[in-house]
Amino acid sequence: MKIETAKVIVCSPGRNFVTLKIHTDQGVYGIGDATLNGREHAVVAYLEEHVIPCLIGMDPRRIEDIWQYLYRGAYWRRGPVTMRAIAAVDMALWDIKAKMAGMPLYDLLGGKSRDRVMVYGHANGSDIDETVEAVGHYIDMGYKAIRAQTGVPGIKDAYGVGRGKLYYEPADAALPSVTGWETRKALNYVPKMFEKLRATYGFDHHLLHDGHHRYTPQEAANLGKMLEPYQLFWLEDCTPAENQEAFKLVRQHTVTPLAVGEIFNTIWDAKDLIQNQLIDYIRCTIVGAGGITHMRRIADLAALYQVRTGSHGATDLSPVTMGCALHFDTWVPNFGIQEYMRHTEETDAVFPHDYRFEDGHLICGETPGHGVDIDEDLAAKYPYKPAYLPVARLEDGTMWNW
Ligand code: KDG
Ligand code: MG
Repeated sequence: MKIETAKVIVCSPGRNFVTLKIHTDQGVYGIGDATLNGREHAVVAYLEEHVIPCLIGMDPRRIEDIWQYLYRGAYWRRGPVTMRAIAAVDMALWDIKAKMAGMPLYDLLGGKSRDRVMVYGHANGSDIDETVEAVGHYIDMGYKAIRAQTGVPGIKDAYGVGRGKLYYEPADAALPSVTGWETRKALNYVPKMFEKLRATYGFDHHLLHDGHHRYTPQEAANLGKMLEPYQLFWLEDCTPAENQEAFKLVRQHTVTPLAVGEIFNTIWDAKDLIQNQLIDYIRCTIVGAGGITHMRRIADLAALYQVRTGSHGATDLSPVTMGCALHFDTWVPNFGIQEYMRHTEETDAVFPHDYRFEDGHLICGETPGHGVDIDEDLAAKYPYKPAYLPVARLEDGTMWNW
């Protein structure tokens, strides 16, 4: 069996997506996601110029060997561009293998560990009252777990506050828009939101919060401590994690569960955090961390230390990643939760899929493969539109982490 052709499809049905389609000489094809928000064409070039020429003629059944070829064989390892390209190939090859086996992907991975996958949605508002109302809508829709973000008085466009309600997409301008940040103001405001949320809705639902890399370790420890009475499911990306040791200080001072990993690319980014039990949830996902083959290694390492998965699932990960993630979540023994930011109707139409939302959970389908396809004719009607994520500056103009 041979890989005959492979092509990259770029489309923008509401937002930009990069998709890889691999055809075999046996008529079976597979689909992979290679979307890197705001840097899409870097991955397109990497795939078209440096990966696809090597793939032609290879045996698509040798998923592990092809992964090692693309990772070790490049000599230059890791990084968001390389690992997304590898992830796209890996997803497409698992799709092909599962289709050939006539099995839904979760079966090929080892079978179901659960019937459905708990997801969390994003509730947000321009102030506490609006966010409290938005959380109520999510509860009404059946969600068991809800991430709550609020605008903060005096901060221009605080992270996580969308314009639309269900379809929040932060990459919104042809050049990066400039947003603001002031930690003091956020530290004064965010705990009050959780106080009101618990006073309004009680403690039956899981509540989550994303610090989006804004706090220093000391500030993050302070926030985690202030949030303890509200029993969060997790506090995410409370401080940048390039220095994995930074989490020691946070961990020493708070029992609020910690989650990190959406910008990690490999097991090496997470190794010390996991082995030192500095986090509770590892949030890498299939497209960001080298595909199913590598995510399996991360999850297995995490399982040794009672760290559970919490796969990133923002709108910039296409339905192809969501499909793969849901099969992975259905199999992985140490599953925690799955993020679910809904795609637009246009996106869902371009990527027909068989997963569905029910009672606060996503359920993956039974179609052989990962269950997500691409309608190429429809995709062609949505050409690429440059869109960057915003940047953030402090009040005095200092560049900060968005
Ligand atoms: O493209 C950036 C988004 O994926 C990110 O801002 C979303 O932090 C995020 C989350 O937790 O979904
Ligand atoms: Mg996040």
